[in-house]
Amino acid sequence: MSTASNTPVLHKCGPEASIIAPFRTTLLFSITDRVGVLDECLAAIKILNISLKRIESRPSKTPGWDYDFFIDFDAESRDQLKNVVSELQKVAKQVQIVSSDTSEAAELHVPWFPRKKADLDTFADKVLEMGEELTSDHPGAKDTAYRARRAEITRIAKTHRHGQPIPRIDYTKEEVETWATVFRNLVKLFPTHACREHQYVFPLLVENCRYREDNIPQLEDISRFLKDCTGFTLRPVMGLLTSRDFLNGLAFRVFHSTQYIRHHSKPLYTPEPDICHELLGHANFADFSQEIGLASLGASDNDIEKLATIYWFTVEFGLCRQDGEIRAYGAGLLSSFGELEYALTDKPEKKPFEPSKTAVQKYIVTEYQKLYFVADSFKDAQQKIRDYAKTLTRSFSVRYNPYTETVEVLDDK
Ligand code: HBI
Ligand code: NLE
Ligand code: FE
Repeated sequence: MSTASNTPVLHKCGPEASIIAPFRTTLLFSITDRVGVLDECLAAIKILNISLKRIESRPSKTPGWDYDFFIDFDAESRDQLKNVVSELQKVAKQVQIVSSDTSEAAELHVPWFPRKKADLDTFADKVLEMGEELTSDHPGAKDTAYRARRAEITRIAKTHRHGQPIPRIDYTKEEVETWATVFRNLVKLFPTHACREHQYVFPLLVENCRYREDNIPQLEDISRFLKDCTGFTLRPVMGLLTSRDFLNGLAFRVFHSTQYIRHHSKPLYTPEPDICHELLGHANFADFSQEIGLASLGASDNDIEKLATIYWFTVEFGLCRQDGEIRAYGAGLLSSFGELEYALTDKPEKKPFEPSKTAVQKYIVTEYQKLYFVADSFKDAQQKIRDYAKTLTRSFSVRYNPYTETVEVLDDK
């Protein structure tokens, strides 16, 4: 299996998409206090040649001098995970897999999820493989110069760590020309096609983040600006993340953003996210994207797929009513001057937005959508998504602490 480090990737998500091992795992083990017992537990792990990513302790809820330890590590295989559990069982009182993203463990346990912003660093080079469809019709696939340039830009994302400034890119003349074509055509359409909320935010970005036809704005500038007004930050990413990782990022108000630009031969539409899509489409960051994110933490594969589908038909391709007209609020529309124009004609089918129905709708990712969901208003879509997220149940609940930028997990059992 290869990572999509220097090749275009298809905007394809969900459990069918393959991801790269290892399996991040959190184990809980309890011990009764006596000299050297923790040493024995750690020795059991060391024998298996495993390096721990985190260890935390807390007094057990049981009476007496018991302690619980939480450890995080990357398991190379299911067998290795089983070995760790059985080795620990020899010394510890109780061993439990809290979460692991092996498919087997996922059925029995909560999948691994990030607890703090820095945990998102593990997503950096974990991108989906290039999709089959893209090889034949993606204009960039056969252009070696384009691919080399993308590899150069995605290296930034690979090495980026939480807290560092995002390196600036000196875009080439050709890249700026592609941006200019997209920018110019979209700005013409926004007054008649974009929703009110997008029209409100866009001038602010022009003013504060150097959005101009002849300048591709820098992720670092936008990230700082967003942090001040919405608490969101951007984080460079090599390509398409799994739905789970992408949505998990939103829980921390982190928006993963590509930094490369689409191929110059097709400015009208590209199936995958690029800098035009991230900056021109995803300008209106709503609180509800964090709520979708929080709902995605530790969610089952099934629920992740539903949340991703809702995200797709709202944040990416949503339409809403406004003053008796239909307008676009989805980023995938607001960044494609081809599809933006098409979506508001009567060619595609339109249905009212209803989360429980929308969540199970199939869709294609490589061409204009055949069906859009229309919300009564942007606000109405927000409220419906909130209510829907509450219907997904987990054995625990989560709360985001904005001061420490961590997620607190509350056991409901
Ligand atoms: N990954 N980098 C990146 N950018 C996205 O916009 C994105 C993603 N992965 C999944 C995704 N979007 C969504 O369409 C849903 O699957 C969540
Ligand atoms: N089709 C969009 C565009 O051309 O800007 C990108 C969509 C990414 C989901
Ligand atoms: Fe997007």
